[in-house]
Amino acid sequence: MADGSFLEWPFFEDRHRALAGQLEEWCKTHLPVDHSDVDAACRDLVMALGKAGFLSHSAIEPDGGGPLDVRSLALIRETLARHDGLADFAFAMQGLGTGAISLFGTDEQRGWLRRTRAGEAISAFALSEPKSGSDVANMEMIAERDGDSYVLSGEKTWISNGGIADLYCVFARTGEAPGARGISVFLVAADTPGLAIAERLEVIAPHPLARLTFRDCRVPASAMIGKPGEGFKIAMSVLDVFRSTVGAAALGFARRALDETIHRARNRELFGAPLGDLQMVQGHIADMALDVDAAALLVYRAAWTKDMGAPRVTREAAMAKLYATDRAQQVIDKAVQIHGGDGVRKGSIVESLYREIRALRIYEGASDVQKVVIARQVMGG
Ligand code: COS
Repeated sequence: MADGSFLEWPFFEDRHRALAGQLEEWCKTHLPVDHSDVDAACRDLVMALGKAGFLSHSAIEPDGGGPLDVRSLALIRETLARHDGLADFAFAMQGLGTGAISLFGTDEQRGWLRRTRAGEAISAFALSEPKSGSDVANMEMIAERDGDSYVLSGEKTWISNGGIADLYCVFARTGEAPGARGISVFLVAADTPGLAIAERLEVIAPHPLARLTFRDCRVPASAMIGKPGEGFKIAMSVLDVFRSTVGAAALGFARRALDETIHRARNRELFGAPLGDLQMVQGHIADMALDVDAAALLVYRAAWTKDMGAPRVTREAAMAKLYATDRAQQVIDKAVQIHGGDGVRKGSIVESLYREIRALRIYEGASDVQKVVIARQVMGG
């Protein structure tokens, strides 16, 4: 990487710098992987990241121990994204899928974390539905109490790791109240009868993704994470932690685009001189570097604030995600432009970054939703 000076910022401790160094070395020998079979690639990546110990940062220690360290999560996502978007995806979804257990799980539920942290089980976060993506409180999926069980019926879609996950963290309406106050969350093992993969979904930067159906899917009452009716707040708390890490992944893509562009500007001759001698190109590179640093400041401000014990980082996380993903899109677009034909050639690094970045402005709360969240926080505060 051209510029690692951000690691000296006061947001970080020596353990973070050591982690970044170890992961960088690991990435050099393990990434990128072949993306032709994304299911197999993700399974292998989860296993490899677990074996190397990096997944131990994705969830809390099941037997007790500190809270999630958001700076570590962000540094890992940024570093993996710089080398391979699928590796970032594999790491990130282990954290998001088990986030509710890390934050609110019982001792028994935390047992799953031994396996997800070791890379022996894959997890997924099942929140979105065909009619409620941004409007979570409008979800239709139902979980009805029946004796010592809940029976889940409904549909979830755009579920990352859908099809390869071993456990799903599923949000459903339990009816304590209308809207946001009547939702609960359940841990559902993938082999639970009644849970089916209805459709696999293909996207421009392929990764395992599916629509799921639940028909009379019975889980024990002990599968509920947190209390009845707390599901919406649990989902928001999980997103408060993980949204800034989406910004971190975007930052990793943007840094890679900047590195590729600097290399191009130094080595490509145009009009008898290196491309980088053109002031127009220098202007683009300056804009890209500024966007990268500003995004990094917002991402690590959010992560640091959470790690320092702030009960809520809703505003900081939303700002980090919104800014870092939107600016990374611009940085990568400039990289494509400066690479000319090579920028759109299938299989080139900047072409893959161009596809990888787009979904980050949509998932875990679209840019427009982040603006709503920021405005409410600023006005309400
Ligand atoms: N942490 C804890 N509690 C939160 C919270 C947070 N970050 N955000 C909201 N809440 C609480 C509110 O305080 C409110 O509590 P009370 O009922 O006690 O007053 C409750 O949750 C409802 O909040 P709100 O009224 O803001 O809910 P809305 O239905 O207006 O939803 C948005 C707000 C749009 C922000 C929310 O639905 C959202 O984040 N949508 C995007 C979802 C998303 O990221 N989807 C992607 C899925 S994962 S790939």
